[in-house]
Amino acid sequence: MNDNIETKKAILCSVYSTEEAASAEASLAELERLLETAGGECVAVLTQVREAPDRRTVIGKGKCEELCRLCNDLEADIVVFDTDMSPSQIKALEDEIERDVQVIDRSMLILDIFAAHARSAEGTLQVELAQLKYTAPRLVGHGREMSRLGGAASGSIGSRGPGETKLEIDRRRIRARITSLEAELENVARARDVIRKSRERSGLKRVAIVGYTNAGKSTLLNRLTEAGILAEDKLFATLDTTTRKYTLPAGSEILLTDTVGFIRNLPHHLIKAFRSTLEEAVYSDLLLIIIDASDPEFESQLKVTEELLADLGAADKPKLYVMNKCDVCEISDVLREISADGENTDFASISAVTGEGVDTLIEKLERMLGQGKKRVRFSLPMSAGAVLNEIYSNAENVEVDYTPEGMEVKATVDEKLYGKFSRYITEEE
Ligand SMILES: Nc1nc2c(ncn2[C@@H]2O[C@H](COP(=O)(O)OP(=O)(O)OP(=O)(O)O)[C@@H](O)[C@H]2O)c(=O)[nH]1
Ligand SMILES: [Mg+2]
Repeated sequence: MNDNIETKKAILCSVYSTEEAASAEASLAELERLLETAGGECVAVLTQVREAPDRRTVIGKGKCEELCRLCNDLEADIVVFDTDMSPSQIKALEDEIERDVQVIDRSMLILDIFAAHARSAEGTLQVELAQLKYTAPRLVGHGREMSRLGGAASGSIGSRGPGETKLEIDRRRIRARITSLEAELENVARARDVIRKSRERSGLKRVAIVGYTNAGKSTLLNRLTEAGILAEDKLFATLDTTTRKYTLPAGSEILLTDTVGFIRNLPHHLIKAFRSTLEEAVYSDLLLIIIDASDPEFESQLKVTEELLADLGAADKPKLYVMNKCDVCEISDVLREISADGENTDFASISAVTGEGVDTLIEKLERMLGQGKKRVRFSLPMSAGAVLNEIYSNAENVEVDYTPEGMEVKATVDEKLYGKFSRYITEEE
């Protein structure tokens, strides 16, 4: 879907206060990755330290002139600001710059990527809704009309609009479309609810794979379940949730769900639009928090992840922190400290690509879900020879004592056997 995006030359702009300097730098580096993911090329970066962004043009007058010059000299097609902008700020800047460039903000760029990557009906509806609410007001009514809302397949950065909406769209139509999209999404949400309830009834434990974008969530689910999800070195490769059954070593089945990645400054309207998808984490019994240990920014990325989980109401779930990509980096001690924080947390380091550490991860997962093997004592009557036979063939380390009353059997059993003969269990370790 991304194939026919022409490469646009982009200038990235960031305005920040002195205190924000460190995080602004990381955010700007990420903006560049977002741009690449969207198919653009960064030809220059312009930064300005200001205590507050200029109300009219975000950057100050001098910087505006510099930007204008850069646009001309470098023949830029697009300017991307690393902050949210109002429609009038976008218009003012486009007016200031002589060259015919397009000015967009971080949210619009993210939405653009979402538009290119959305695949499911729900994802497409959610993106279209968010674009109509956010991008459209920033495009309409300032000369260029809605020609930029061109449909996902046809466009280049900033122009991929909701598919069915064409040139002639006006505000009234946008409002009507928003209303109908909201109704459609409600239906989809209801259908999702039905599926969720049926999953609940199945009694299977649910584990959500969550984390920062590009951490390796899909790669891990693919490794475990051959789910065949697209995993690539791009931000927001996954926009839809995928759930697969997985059988733990002790025999019990669980449901594993791959989710949309998180990112810093995830636009609020996007969180709202994607809430039902993001909420998958809320309905799980345990969170596998995947961290890209090879990324120098992993600590701040983890912070963003934890904050978003808290926003979604999933902060109190049991958490298993997974330091991924251990094939290409050293695992820092920072994570061990974090995971030592809570009662219901643990830590594993893996490589989703090579498979290193994955067995240990699964053992921990099994233990945290309380579905591991258990050492128990059965008190069996003499007549229960068939039960003893079954224990012999399915359990480990079986020890039998014959007593006048019957048989005392110690064995390490999986959940299935445990459930099947629980009426004979008199002791558990
Ligand atoms: N070296 C190395 N690369 C990995 C590992 N796990 C994932 N990757 C790479 O990291 C990139 C992102 O992986 P994905 O599985 O798409 O990440 P994700 O978390 O699903 O990302 P989004 O869906 O975009 O949020 C891909 O290029 C993977 O090949 C790993 O253990 N080691
Ligand atoms: Mg993914």
